[in-house]
Amino acid sequence: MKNFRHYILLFLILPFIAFAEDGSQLWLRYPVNSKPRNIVNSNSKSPTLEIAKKELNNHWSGQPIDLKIDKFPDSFKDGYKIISTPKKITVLAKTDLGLLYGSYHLLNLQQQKGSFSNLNIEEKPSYDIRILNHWDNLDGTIERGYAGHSLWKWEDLPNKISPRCEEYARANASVGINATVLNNVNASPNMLREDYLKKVKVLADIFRPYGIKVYLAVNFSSPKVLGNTKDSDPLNKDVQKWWKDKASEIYKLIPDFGGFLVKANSEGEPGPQDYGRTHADGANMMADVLKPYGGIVMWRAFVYSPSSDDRAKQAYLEFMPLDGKFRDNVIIQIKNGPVDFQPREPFHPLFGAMKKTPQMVEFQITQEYLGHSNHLVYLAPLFKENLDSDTYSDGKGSTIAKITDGTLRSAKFTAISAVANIGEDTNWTGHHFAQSNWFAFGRLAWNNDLTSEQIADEWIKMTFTNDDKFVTPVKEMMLTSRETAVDYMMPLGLHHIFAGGHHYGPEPWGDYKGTRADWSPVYYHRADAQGLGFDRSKTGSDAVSQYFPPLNEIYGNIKTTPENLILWFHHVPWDYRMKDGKTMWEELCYKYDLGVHEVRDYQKLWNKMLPYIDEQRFSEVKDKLKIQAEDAVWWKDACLLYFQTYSNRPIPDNIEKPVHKLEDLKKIKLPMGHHN
Ligand code: GCV
Repeated sequence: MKNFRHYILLFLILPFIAFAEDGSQLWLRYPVNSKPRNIVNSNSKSPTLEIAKKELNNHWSGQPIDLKIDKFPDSFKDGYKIISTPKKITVLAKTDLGLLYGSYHLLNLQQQKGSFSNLNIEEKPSYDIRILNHWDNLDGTIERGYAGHSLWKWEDLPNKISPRCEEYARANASVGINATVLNNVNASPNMLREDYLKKVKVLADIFRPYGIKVYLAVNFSSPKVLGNTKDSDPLNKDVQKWWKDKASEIYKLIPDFGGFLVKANSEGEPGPQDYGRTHADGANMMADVLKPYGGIVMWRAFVYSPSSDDRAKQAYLEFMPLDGKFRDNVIIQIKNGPVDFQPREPFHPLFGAMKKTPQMVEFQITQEYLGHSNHLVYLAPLFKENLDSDTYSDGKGSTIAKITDGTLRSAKFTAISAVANIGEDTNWTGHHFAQSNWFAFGRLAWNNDLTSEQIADEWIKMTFTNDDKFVTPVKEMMLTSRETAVDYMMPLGLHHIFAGGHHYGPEPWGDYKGTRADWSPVYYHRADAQGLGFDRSKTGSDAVSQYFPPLNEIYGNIKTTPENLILWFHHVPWDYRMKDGKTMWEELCYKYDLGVHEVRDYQKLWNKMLPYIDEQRFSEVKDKLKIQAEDAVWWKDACLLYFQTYSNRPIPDNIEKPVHKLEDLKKIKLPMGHHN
């Protein structure tokens, strides 16, 4: 009878074992020891260390491990050393968090089938603050989120806690992410209400042992809305007092609270300019109330104005005059490019230009402009392209990486951020491959010297398999996927020709008269009978002059502008000769066509991968690739047929002919709403 019951039980749980590869484990598919071991020794004790011990005892199959706190200089931060002999491994660090990071390093190596007998590793983070920005609203929706609702169930908190909150913290710690902004930068004032702060405290308590600090996005009008002050003028004493009291209330609940992220005077959000004050006045007022507790302000530079002749210039114009005017616990958070997370942008000209003000990059992991959670686009190459860009601000070699990580200019603290793609979906990110972008951001925030290839290699091995027959082709697919998306969406420096609102498909004909011109695709591509592209040279908006020499000259001259940005900086004649001898029009046709073919190649490649991985993830990725291939054709047809109405030139014969009709494509209205 007893045996019979066992069989029944086995029968019941078998399907779950067979289908366990649903992506919920992310890259943390560590083997589970049949019995937890007792192989860890340590000279330290804390909740963080308990996690390290638990992870190793449960998942480590190799030699015993010593987790040892040792003396290191302050600059070592949460770094670690790993030294091993065939008999023993020693992890050394300055902090318990360093020991936890070292433990994850070992587990990650085990997952990649590394050898452990002769390790001599030293790691320390490139940035102090490695932070995710969640654009999660209090009602559970996520702005630009494509993986379901928010993980934070505000209505359940503080009493009921989803187990995924801890899993989230663990996943982040495993790649070195140590901070999170819980809520949308389009922030509700309610976030700072007492009842919500108590909920935030619960999350902060769960995250703390994993080394993750909580930050909040705040609404500049909070004092007026919540505190009934006359206004929210940063120079109003009542307003200052309100923030001071609020800071004290927050730190009583969360003693290690990180600070505020602020979107002010941008896209209709309130800010200091409402009262004739500057960004510096606003940021400093908040910085002053956080200072006694060690908190910081991340003040966003994402501003643009409907009256500007070129949206790409606005942030520079508003922020440069304020250089040196910010408190030392303020950092300016700048999107990688001057417009808005486009498939390709040049780097933002503010990087390096504000010489007396700390700066941090904001990347976007969620694929607002890259096919949401339908398209396979590995973003490490985009992140790296930005970090490796030479701004020439302090002479040759002034890369964004070096400016922001403190190498070039000494900094009190350094930071890097990215908008998260995480939601309630079983696989966290909607697309299985979108997990790699969360992973890649964490790895680059930890070590901005890593290559896209190294990161992809690690991620594939941990997430899928070590089999070379899978790793090599899939890595190649990932590494080319961002350029492929550029090819079928916006090659040659085209940008923001998305359908308004949801930003999913193409709408190059979009001319939203009556709303803001700078939300219309036609504003960005400027197609006419002569040519295509936004003239930002001296004869146009002169945005090029915001770059340091020699870049202002290079970008200012159509002959020297890199061709992958040529339509960003110039209005290029249709018959302009490109470097390969094609005309610009032909090149455009060729690029769109190439993008379509590249996605089809990914489909063929993926079709051969079933022998190496589980059925569920195989078929889910396959289905998404099908959507991506169809979307690529949609993009190609929409853009080529529409631009052809200006170029009046034939689509070259060796390029696949459009399968759609322009008038049909113009009718497509996807039921996904959003303001811009
Ligand atoms: C959070 C873009 C997005 C908005 C986003 C904004 C920002 O405009 O479309 O959804 O708002 O950037 O980064 O503040």
